Amino acid sequence: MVPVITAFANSPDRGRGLARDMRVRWALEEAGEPYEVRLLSFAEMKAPAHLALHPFGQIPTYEEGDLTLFETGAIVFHIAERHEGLLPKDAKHRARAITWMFAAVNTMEPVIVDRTTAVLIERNESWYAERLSKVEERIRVRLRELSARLGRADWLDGAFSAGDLMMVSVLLRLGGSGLLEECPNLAAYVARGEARPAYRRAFAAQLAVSNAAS
Ligand code: GTB
Repeated sequence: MVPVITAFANSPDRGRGLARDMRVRWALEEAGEPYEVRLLSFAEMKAPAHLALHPFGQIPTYEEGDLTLFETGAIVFHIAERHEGLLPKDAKHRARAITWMFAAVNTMEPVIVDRTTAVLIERNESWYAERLSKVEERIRVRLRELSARLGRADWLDGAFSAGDLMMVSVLLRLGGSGLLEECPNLAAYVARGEARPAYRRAFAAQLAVSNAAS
């Protein structure tokens, strides 16, 4: 059964691969699974048909027969469960890969999204510069900690896993901020993720949507 995911018909990032369908596409490409994409306008995302799939009216969703999922962590986990290249068979190694998935969405992503919120929504506030500086300091703390753990390794725990897929996806949102470059091993880590053929295929697919829309 070919799964169907949802994505922006007109992504605000104009194909830079920052919307969260990108990590699901990447996981499907790593797994070598074909998939279909249903593109949604903002109005369609908030309409009852989509709200029945996603209670918060967001993208992406994942439909496979009578199974519907939302939340990219859960979707990528579901895909990864069937693909040893994303979640190792060895129970302890697998548990650690899952831990990194949670670390990406639960520890790294909130502070990084906080910065996006400041930049996009709070830019004209009188307290913007002070807030941005505080948010960026919190990001720096997390990046230094992650950098120390990664050290000279290519991936967070041995071979590439869904933990790396989620972590790289989250860190990519720092592009253009200069923050990632303060930790050269993390910048190289993200570049390694982007260089993976599966990432390139997923990126090209979402870019094609933006190019067709413009
Ligand atoms: N926790 C959920 C998950 O991981 O699946 C979060 C899903 C989510 O935030 N989806 C966003 C959405 O649907 C799109 S990805 N937003 C519409 C809404 O909430 O009404 C977030 C996103 C959007 C745009 C950019 N960009 O332009 O750079 C980057 C990321």
